[in-house]
Amino acid sequence: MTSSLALAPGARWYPEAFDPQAQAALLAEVRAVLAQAPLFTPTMPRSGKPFTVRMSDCGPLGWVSDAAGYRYQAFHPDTRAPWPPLPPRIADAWSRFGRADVPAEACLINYYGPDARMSLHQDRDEADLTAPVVSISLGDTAVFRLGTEVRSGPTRSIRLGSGDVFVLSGASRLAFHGVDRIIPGSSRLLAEGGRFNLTLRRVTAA
Ligand code: MD3
Ligand code: FE
Repeated sequence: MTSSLALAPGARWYPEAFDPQAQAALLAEVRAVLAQAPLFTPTMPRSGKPFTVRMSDCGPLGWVSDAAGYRYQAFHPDTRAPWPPLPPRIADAWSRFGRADVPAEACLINYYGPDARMSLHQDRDEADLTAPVVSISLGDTAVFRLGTEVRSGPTRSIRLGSGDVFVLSGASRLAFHGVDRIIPGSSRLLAEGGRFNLTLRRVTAA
C-alpha cells in the first residue's frame, strides 16, 4: 500500500512510493538505457539556447527539442538509433500509477546537475491529453512548482524527493509546472549527485 496526497484535482503525489532498494533497481534500468542512448543537451527552438537539463528517452517515442522545435520522434537526435525499449520496472510503474490498459509510449529521462532548472511550462506536445503523466524522481530533491492552467495563476512549491511518484491527469494535465532548483547533497542514490526524473506518457491519440 502506497499512501498519496491529492494536491489539486488530478494531481496526486505518492511520497516515497519506491523504497531505496526499488529506487536502486530503477536507477540501474536508467543507467542501462543511458549506455545505449546517452544524455543529450536539448536546445530551445527559437533561440538555440541550451537547456540546463540534459535528457534521454526510452520506449517507442522520445521527446526532443532543437532548432526545429519540440516533438516526439522514434530515434536519438545524436546517434539516430531507435530509443531503447522501456525497461520492465519502469513499464510496471506506468501500469501501477498511470494506466494498466495501454502501455506507455514514451519515457523522458531528465538529468539535473546542481545548477539545472526547468522554467514554468505546460506539457502539450502529446496528441492524447486524456492519458495521465507519471513522474518518478530519483536522487537529489527537487523544489518543484505546480501552478494552474493559467500561466499567471497561483503556484505552490513541493519538494520531490527520491522515490516519489507524481501523477498528473484530468484537470491538472495542462497545469503549468517547473523545477526551481535541486538541493545538492540531499540524496546518496546517485554517486555523481544530481537528480533523474522519469516522465512516462501516452503520446498518440487512442
Ligand atoms: C504537471 N519534468 O519533463 S515532473 C517535464 O521534474 C517536466 O523533471 C519535471 O516537467 C521534472 O516535462 C516535472 C512532474 C510533472 C510532469 C508532468 C506534468 C508535473 C506535471 C504535466 C502536467 C502538470
Ligand atoms: Fe513538464
